[in-house]
Amino acid sequence: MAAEAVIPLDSNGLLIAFSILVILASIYYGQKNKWKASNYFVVIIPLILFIGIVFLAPLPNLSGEEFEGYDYEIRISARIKPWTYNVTEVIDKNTSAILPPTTEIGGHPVSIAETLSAKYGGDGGEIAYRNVTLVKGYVYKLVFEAIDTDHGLHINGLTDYKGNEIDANLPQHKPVVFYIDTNLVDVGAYKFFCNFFCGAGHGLMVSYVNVVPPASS
Ligand SMILES: [Cu+2]
Repeated sequence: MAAEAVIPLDSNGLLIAFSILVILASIYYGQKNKWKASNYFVVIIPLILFIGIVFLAPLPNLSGEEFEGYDYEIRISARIKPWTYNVTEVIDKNTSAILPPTTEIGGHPVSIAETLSAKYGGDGGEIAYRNVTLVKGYVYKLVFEAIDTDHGLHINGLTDYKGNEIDANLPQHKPVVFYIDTNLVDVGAYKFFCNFFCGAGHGLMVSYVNVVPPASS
C-alpha cells in the first residue's frame, strides 16, 4: 500500500460518516426553519433505529464463507515448482495448536513426506507433503493459497459441506477456503489439479485428497 488510509473507510466508517452527515443536515435545516425539539426527534429516532438494526442484524459477509463447525484446518500452498500443492500445517480448532503436516488424525497422518524427484524440480533433498488424508467423522477447513503466481483448483467429485463442487481460482496470496464434512462424502481418492494455466509445469499440478475410515484401535 502506498499510503495508509487515515479514515477507516469500512462499512462502520461509512455508517458513522452517514450518521454525522444526517445530524449536521438536520441541525442546518432545523436552524434555518426554526424547528421545535420534536422535529429533531423525527430525524434522530429513525437514525438511531437504523444504526441499531445494522448492528443487531449485520449484512451478510460477502467477502467469504465462514463456518465455525469444523475440527481441523489444513493449510495447503500451491506453487508450480518444486512441489505443486504442499500441506504446510494443520491447526487443531479446539486447542489452536499448530501441528506439522504429518500429524495423525483418527490414526492416519494428514500428509506423508515425499522426496521430490527431478520431475518436480527437486534436487533429491527436497521434501514435500503433497497428498491430503481426511478421516471420516471429522469436518475440515481446507485453506489453499497460491504462492508464486495465480493458480486454480478443481477437486474431482468432492463436494463441500453445502454440497457444492470444489472449483476455484487461486489468486496469488489470497487464501481460498473450503469446508469438507467427511460425513457427507464417500471414502475414496479424489484427484485435484490446477485448472488455471500457470506456466511450464502446470500439468504437474495434480494431487489427491484421500477420504478414509478411522484406523481401528
Ligand atoms: Cu497452477
